[in-house]
Amino acid sequence: MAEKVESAPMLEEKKLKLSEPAAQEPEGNQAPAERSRFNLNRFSVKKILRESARDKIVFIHGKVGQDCGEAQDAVVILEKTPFCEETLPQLLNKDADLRLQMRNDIYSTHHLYPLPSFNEIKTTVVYPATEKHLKKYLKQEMYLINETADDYKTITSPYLQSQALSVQWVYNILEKKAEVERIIYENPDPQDGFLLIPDLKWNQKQVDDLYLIAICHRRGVKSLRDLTAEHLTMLQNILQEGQVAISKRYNTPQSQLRIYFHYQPSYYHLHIHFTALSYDAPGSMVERAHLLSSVIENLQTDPEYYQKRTLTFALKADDPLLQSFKEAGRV
Ligand code: GTA
Repeated sequence: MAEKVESAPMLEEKKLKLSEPAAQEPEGNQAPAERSRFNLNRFSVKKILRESARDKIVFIHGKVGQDCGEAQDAVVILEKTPFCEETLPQLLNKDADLRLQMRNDIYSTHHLYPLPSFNEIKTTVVYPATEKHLKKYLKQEMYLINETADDYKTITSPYLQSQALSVQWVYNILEKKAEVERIIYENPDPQDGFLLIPDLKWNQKQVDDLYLIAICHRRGVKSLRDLTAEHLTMLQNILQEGQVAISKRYNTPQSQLRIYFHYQPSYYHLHIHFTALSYDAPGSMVERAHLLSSVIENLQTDPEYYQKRTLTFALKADDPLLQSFKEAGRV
């Protein structure tokens, strides 16, 4: 039986952490704010790749000037963060800078200028960004693919071997070279163990948009397609131990969690998404998300379920994998 390491502090302590403003604790963890090494002085906006007024998010392609040599590409993602119940009294206190915009009868609109610490813009930087990253974030028309088992062998698998995004960031986490202090839970068994960590997309300030990922220790399992009954123990560990760890740490019960794979994922080292059920997470739509509980049941029914089934997913217009499907006459 594997030794289980749990690095989560007590829930009450974590509740406090979740309520603290950004300036004091940018990572929702113990470390003091580290100044960014990404130099905005050298950054210039080149193009808006995608934006959403509803989600209050913008994906920007920029160039970063170099002392010598050509400027390098970067992607900067700016996202307004959800409100946090605990900090609302500080936003709406008597000293708040509230300015009238218009008034009509009992209706009025205002501009509220909060302190910078309550006005965080979550900023994600991919630098240097590759052409693949620029394409990943660019808004494009989508095409639905029905990938048969044979398509996977003859089209998708050869494409992945040559084109997939680097998973170096995953190995850094597994080898404790990055994000070590963010680990929520670990089952260190090399075959059936995994590591649970907050997703890049979550600032850990509020549980409304809770987002963690479980990354399996075992190497060489690329995606849902590779799963067989041989992986059932690992998947059950991830489901059960992941739920318990999240419940202890964030007080979020299993009935409030959406636990799923992406197919296709962007990164081909097996990982599972844990998001708050109330959060409309990117990638949780039916043509991409596969519930872990259903995957376990499918594998119990048929150990080779995912080697046989047709799997449906959407690809962007300029995705080279779509091109491969077109060349094979499958779209
Ligand atoms: N902890 O270094 C990392 C890291 N990286 C590089 C990726 N992830 C990381 N987590 C940690 N540290 O949920 C996370 C990603 C993602 C998961 C990989 O690993 O945030 P996937 O292989 O299925 O890939 O999952 P996926 O879902 O396509 O990737 P991603 O990046 O989430 O993109 C999907 C869509 O989400 C995008 O098209 C975009 O609409 C949206 N999105 C992407 N990034 C952000 C962001 N920073 N903020 C808000 N929305 C975003």
